[in-house]
Formats: sequence, C-alpha cells, structure tokens
Amino acid sequence: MRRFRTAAIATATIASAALVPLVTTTAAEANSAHHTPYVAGVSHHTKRVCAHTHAGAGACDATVWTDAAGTPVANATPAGYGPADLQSAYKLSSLAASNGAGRTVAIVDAYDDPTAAQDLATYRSTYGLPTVPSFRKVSQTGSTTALPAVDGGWAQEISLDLDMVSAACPNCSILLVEGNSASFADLSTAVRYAKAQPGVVAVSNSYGGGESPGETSYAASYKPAVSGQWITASSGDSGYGAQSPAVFNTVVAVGGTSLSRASSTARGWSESAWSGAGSGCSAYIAATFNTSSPCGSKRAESDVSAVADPNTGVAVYDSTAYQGSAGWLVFGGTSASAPFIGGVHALAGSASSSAASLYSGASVFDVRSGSNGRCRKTIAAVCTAGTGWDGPTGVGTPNGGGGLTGF
Ligand SMILES: [Ca+2]
Repeated sequence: MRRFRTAAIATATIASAALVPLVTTTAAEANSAHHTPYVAGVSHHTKRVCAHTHAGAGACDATVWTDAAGTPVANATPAGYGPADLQSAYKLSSLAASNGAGRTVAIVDAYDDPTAAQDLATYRSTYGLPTVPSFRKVSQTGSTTALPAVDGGWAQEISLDLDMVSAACPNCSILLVEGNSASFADLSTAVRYAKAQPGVVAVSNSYGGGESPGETSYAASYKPAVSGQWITASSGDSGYGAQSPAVFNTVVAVGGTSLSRASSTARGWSESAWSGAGSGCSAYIAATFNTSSPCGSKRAESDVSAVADPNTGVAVYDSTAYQGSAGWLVFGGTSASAPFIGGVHALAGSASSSAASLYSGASVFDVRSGSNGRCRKTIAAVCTAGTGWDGPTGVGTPNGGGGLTGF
C-alpha cells in the first residue's frame, strides 16, 4: 500500500494560525487577492479527510490543514486562495466574467453533504460571485429525496469540489451526484447518471484507488457521453503511482502543483510540481491521447494540472462538521485541481475540444520543476517535471489568456 506522502512531509513546527491572519474582510476585499497567505518552504500539518477503505472502493483526494493534534483548522473568515487568486494565476478573470452560462459541471462524490447548497451559497456570496444559476443535488440514480447517508469527510470533499467549480466558472450550473458509498460500483453508477444529463460538459471525480485488474470493468462508465464532454479525475495525493479512475484513457487525469505569488515575473505567479500529485504508467490501460509519453503503449498519468499542494491550498467553506470542525478551511489535494479543471473546460472549451486536444497546442503554463518521487531513469519524465509533458503536471496548467485550444 502506498502511504500518503504529504502527511509525512507536513512536519512544520510553525502553527498555521500564526501564518494566516484572521482578517475581517468585505466580500469585495476577499475577492481582491490582496494578501499572500503563504510563506515559501513552510509545510503545514495536514491530513486526508477520507480514509482508504478496501479494494474496489475509492477514497477522496482532499487534504485539510490541521493543528498539531490533527484537528482540522476552521476559521471564521477565509484563508487560502480564493476565486480571484485562482483566476489571476490561470488568467481566467475575463472569461470567468463572460462565459459559462448554460453549461453544467457535474460533481460525483460518495455519501450526502446535507449542507451542500447553503455552504456553496456562503462561499459564493463571501467572494462576491454571482448566485449559482442552478444547483441540483441528486442520488446516483437521480433521486432528489432518497439521498445516501451523511459522511463528514466526504461532505468536506463535496464543498471543496463545489467551491472549485465556482472559482473557475462562476456562471456555470452545478449538478452534484452522490454515490451511495465510495465503492466503484456506486461511484461509476453516479458517473453514468451525471454524464447523461443535458448540458453537462464536464464530470469531475475527486477520488481514486490503486490499480487492479478489475478496474477495467468500470472503464466504460468513465467514457464521455457526448462530444466535447470531459470526465476529469484526480491523479492521486500519494506521489508517484497511478490510480483509477484517473488512469482510464477516456478520462482527463488532473495532477497537482504548488502555486505561489511571484511578483517579479510577468505572470505574477510561479508553479512547481506538487510532491503529492499522482502519476504513472498504467499497468492495464492502453495509451490513447498521449502516445508519445515515456509509457509507450500504456496510458500515462497525468494530462493537465492546477494547484493541489495543501501548503499553497485553497479556501473552502463547509458547515457539516468533520471531527468537530466546520467553517472556513484550507484544502489541497488533487481533489482541488480536478473540479477546477472541469470548471475551466466548461468556461473555455468548445463542443469539439476533446481531451486529446490538450496535446495539440493547448494554452498552458508549462511546469518545469519539482518531482513526486522516484521512477526508473527510462521514464524519468513520469515522476519529474520538466519542459513539456511530465507525469505530475501533464502538459501544464491553464493559461486562459491566450488561445483556448484544448480546454
Ligand atoms: Ca512540464
């Protein structure tokens, strides 16, 4: 079993509270991206909010800041990157103001988040985002009343997903489909429901599990239902090593970066591969849209990326308590990047922009530094960021200011 790498490196002795001033802000101020909450090189205490359970089930790829005792740190006001920060970093501000209407991003998770709608509204109003055009929450078969059991960890995952879609595409509608459990049987059922709904241009999956021969039985569920639809999935939070469903060759596997302000650069931001991002060559799945990767005939993970390092994490609002904590939390994990990329596709993509188009001139920031572990020298790019495609970050991160081929 792979262990969660970030937990091992998150050994900083500086309390997170000392680094995140609890400033009182108006909505406009909160959205103005005027403060930098992060200190380079400082690691925070973090933990996964979903436990790995058993073979045949996925775990969510969300990681929350905690105190030294492991209790999630909840604040009364936001800490971490908000929508304006993320739109600035990925040059999406003008598109986010004008695009996305009439498009729906679907989120697939396990279990019920009873406060999903009101928490989403709190996040959006706090940051001055418009009210979501449409938000629907349904079971894996589309019921609005027969919802699954509540799970506090997955509820935080759901809030993270809803907030990241909102940050990328404020004018998009959101469909939340809740699997009965974290089994791949239930989650894939939820995906089949989600992808068949009218207007759904992206289906985001912020969970995964290690590869096994049995994974292929679920692959067809993760194939887009209509042209231009993307199925995104987290690459994993355990460093080098592939996982399902990201590794399926019809899925956009979303890796992760560390994202920091860099005022001396033209972009204003710098990025490196996050050490926890998953990547790898599949043991079972054939390559499709990245046949030039070092994995040769096998599927290479990942395809694209966005911020996922919890040490440069994002602000999330969740009022369904998990281990006693509710409020504004700071999250990382490729559970942040997968829904964000789904939102970017909904914001900028066209009906013909397939996942394969990521490899034909997509407008991206190439990530060229950082690593997520050790891999064989012959496939070094699969675990080490460099010029062009690499495993931890794929082709790079969105650069929405230019041509939008690929998104
Ligand atoms: Ca690169």
